[in-house]
Amino acid sequence: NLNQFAKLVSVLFLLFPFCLSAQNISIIPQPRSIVKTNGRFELNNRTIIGMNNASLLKQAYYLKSELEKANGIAVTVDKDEVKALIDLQLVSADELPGSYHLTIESNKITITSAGNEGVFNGVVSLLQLIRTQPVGQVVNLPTCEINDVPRFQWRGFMLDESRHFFGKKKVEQLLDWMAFYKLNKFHWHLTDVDGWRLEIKKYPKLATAGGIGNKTDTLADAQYYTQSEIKEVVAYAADRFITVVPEIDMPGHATAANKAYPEYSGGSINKYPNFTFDPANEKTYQFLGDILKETNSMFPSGMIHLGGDEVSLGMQAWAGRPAIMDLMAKNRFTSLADLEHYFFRRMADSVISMNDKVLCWDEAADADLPADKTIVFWWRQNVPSQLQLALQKKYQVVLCPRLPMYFDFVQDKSQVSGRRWNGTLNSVSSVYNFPYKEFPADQLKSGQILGIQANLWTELVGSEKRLDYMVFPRMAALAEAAWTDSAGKDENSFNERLRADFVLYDKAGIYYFNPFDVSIH
Ligand code: TNX
Repeated sequence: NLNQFAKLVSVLFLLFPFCLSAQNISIIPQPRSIVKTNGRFELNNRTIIGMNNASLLKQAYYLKSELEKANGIAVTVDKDEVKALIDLQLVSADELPGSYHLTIESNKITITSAGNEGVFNGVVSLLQLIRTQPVGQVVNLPTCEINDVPRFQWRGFMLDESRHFFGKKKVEQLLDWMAFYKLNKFHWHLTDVDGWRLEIKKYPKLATAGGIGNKTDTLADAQYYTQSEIKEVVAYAADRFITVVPEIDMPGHATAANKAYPEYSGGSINKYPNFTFDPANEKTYQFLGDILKETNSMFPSGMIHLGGDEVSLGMQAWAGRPAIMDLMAKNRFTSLADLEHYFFRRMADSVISMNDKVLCWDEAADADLPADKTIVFWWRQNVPSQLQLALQKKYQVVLCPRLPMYFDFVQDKSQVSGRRWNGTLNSVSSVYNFPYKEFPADQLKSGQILGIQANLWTELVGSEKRLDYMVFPRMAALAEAAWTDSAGKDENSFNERLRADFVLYDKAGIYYFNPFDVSIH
C-alpha cells in the first residue's frame, strides 16, 4: 500500500507541470500570438517592478495599484532595472503603435514596446492573466511569450450624456473597463436636444439653463460637467492611454443650447422646436466659435466632433425667412442642404484653425471639407453609398454602423427595453463578427478606415443599471473586433474567455446581460 501511495505521489508529481501548463491563458482581446512554455512565475509581495526608462513610472504604478486592488498583493516599484522581477522596457522597434511583447519566464517578467502605450497594453494583458487567480498573497503565472499588435488604431466607444446624465464616477468606471479591453478612444456626446452638459465660461447659461432636464424628467436640476471635472476625466483617461473626443453637435440637435440662448436658434417646426442653430446670423458663428475655443482648451485630443447629423429633421424651420433667403441668394444656394453645408464648412474651418481635426457624422461627407483634416463616422448602415462617398472624397473613416454597433439597440429578442431595427438584433455575436466577411478587405487594409466604434445613445437608458446592461458584455466583443485580426478571431474561444469575465463583472457589481443564459434579465 505504501508502494501504491508512492506511485500515486510520483504520478501526481509528474503531472504537476502539465496541470500548470494546461492553465488557460485567457485574455480579451485575443493577442496576435501566445506560446506557452512549461514553467511558472511566482508573483508575491517581494516582487519588484523596475524599468529601463523613468517615463514608465506611471505604468509601473498603474500595475502596482491594480494588483493591490484586484489581488491584494503589494509589490514594490523601483526606478531602476537591476532588481526588477517585472521589467518594463522601452525599446527601439519599428512596430504599430500599441504593440507590445510580454514574456513570462520562471524568474522574470518582461514587457517591451516601442512606446509607453504599448507597455501599458502589456501591463493590461498581464493584469488580465492575473485576474482569474485566487485573491491571496501569491499568484502563480504560467510561463509564456506573447507578441501582440492591434488591428485598428481607432477602438472607440461613444457615450451620450445629453439624453441622460451619468456623471464622473460612472464615466471613470467605463474608462476603467475600456482600458481593461484596450479600447482607446472615448467619444463624449455632451450636447443634444435634452441637455447641454459642458460648462462654457463665456456663456454660463449653456450649462445652468441648457443643463436642466433629461429625457425622462424635463425639469430635473441642471446636470453638467464643470471645466475642472472635464480636466480630471481627461487626465484619468490619459493615464489609461484613452483619448477623449468631445462632441458639440451642430447645426442640428441644438435644442438645449437654444433653450439657454434663443437668439441663435434657427427657428421651429412643430415636431422639432428650436432644433437647429441659425446659419443666417453672423453672431451664431461667433458664439459657436467661442464655445469651440473653450472646448479646445479642455480637450488636448486635437479633435473636435461637430456632429452634423439629422439636420434635415429640423431645417425646414429655416425656409422662407428673409435673412436666410438673402444669404442663399448671395451665395447662389439652390437648397437648404447647400446652406447646411455652408454652415458646416465654416464651423469646420474654426476647428481646423485651432489645429484640430474635424470629426462628423456621415451626413457631413456631403459638405466639402478638407480631406486631410476630416474624419467621417459612418453610422447609417442602410446608406452604404455614404461610406463609399466618404472614401472617394479621401476622408478618414470610423465605422460605427447602427447595425451592429449601436448599443441602444436590443441584443436579444427577450429584451423589453431598447431600440429595434425590423428583426435585427445587435447581439454579442454580431458585434464580435464586425466588420463582416463581406466587407471589402482592401478598404479595411488601406489605413483610410481608422477603425471601429460602438455608440451608446441614451434616450432609453435612464439608469446606471440599464447602461451596464446595454454595454456589458458587448464592450468585450467590440474590443476583440477592434483589436484582433480576423485570422486570430474565434468566437467559441471568445465565449469561453468571456465567461471568465462574468466573474469580474459580478465582483464589480456590473449588471450585465448574459447571452448564455437568456432566462435571467
Ligand atoms: C440617431 S446616430 C442619432 C442619435 C440618436 C440615435 C438613436 C446619430 C448621429 N444620430 O441622435 O440618439 O439615432 O439610435
